[in-house]
Amino acid sequence: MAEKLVSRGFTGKRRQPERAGRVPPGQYLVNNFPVLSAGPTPRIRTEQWSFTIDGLVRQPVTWTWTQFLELPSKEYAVDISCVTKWTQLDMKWKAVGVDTLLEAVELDAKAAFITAHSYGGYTTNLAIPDIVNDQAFIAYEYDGKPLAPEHGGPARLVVPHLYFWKSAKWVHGFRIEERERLGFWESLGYHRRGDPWKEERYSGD
Ligand SMILES: Nc1nc2c(c(=O)[nH]1)N[C@H]1C(S)=C(S)[C@@H](COP(=O)(O)O)O[C@H]1N2
Ligand SMILES: [Mo]
Repeated sequence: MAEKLVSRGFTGKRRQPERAGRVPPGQYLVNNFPVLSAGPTPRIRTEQWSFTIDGLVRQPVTWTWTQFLELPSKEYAVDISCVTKWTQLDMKWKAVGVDTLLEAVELDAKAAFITAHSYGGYTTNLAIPDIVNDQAFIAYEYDGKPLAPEHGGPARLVVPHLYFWKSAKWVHGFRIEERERLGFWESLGYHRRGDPWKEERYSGD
């Protein structure tokens, strides 16, 4: 009995540091994966899927699904925060790093922002420094299974250090730009950058 109490105490204490410092202000932890979409779920067959980087590049590049799967991939375990206030820790993805994709194009010296655009018309803006150095990836598996259509399958962008609206589902390409052009939620009043640690929820925060 005494032993049990001791070990229970230990487990309780061990759990705290694991979570400490991982839940941004104003967020609560969840263990499920909610679905949040602004419109209907586009159903993209992988034979029809493609991903293109164009805009301020020397030469636009397009990958078919088969070509995309041939790119080097990585497993990521990341904490995700949605502006609707849920945070989930250690979400596991298999993905191609955005760095790998950008290596295939030659960026113009003026390149500073991207618009990530999706099948279905969703867009979101990101500054290039926020998507390089292994901070962003295009995921096609979640938790060991192909990414479900409602979560953005066949493939979605994931930018774990920013609120989850930046993680464009059904991503179809990046347009490289000189100036920031606000995306779907950003032009409706959400923050242009969306850092959960700074609670950048709405423009003006
Ligand atoms: N294409 C597209 N991507 C999107 C959205 C969307 O409506 N369409 N919603 C965003 C928002 S607001 C959130 S919180 C997450 C939700 O992803 P989930 O449905 O997999 O939880 O996707 C983001 N990416
Ligand atoms: Mo969201």
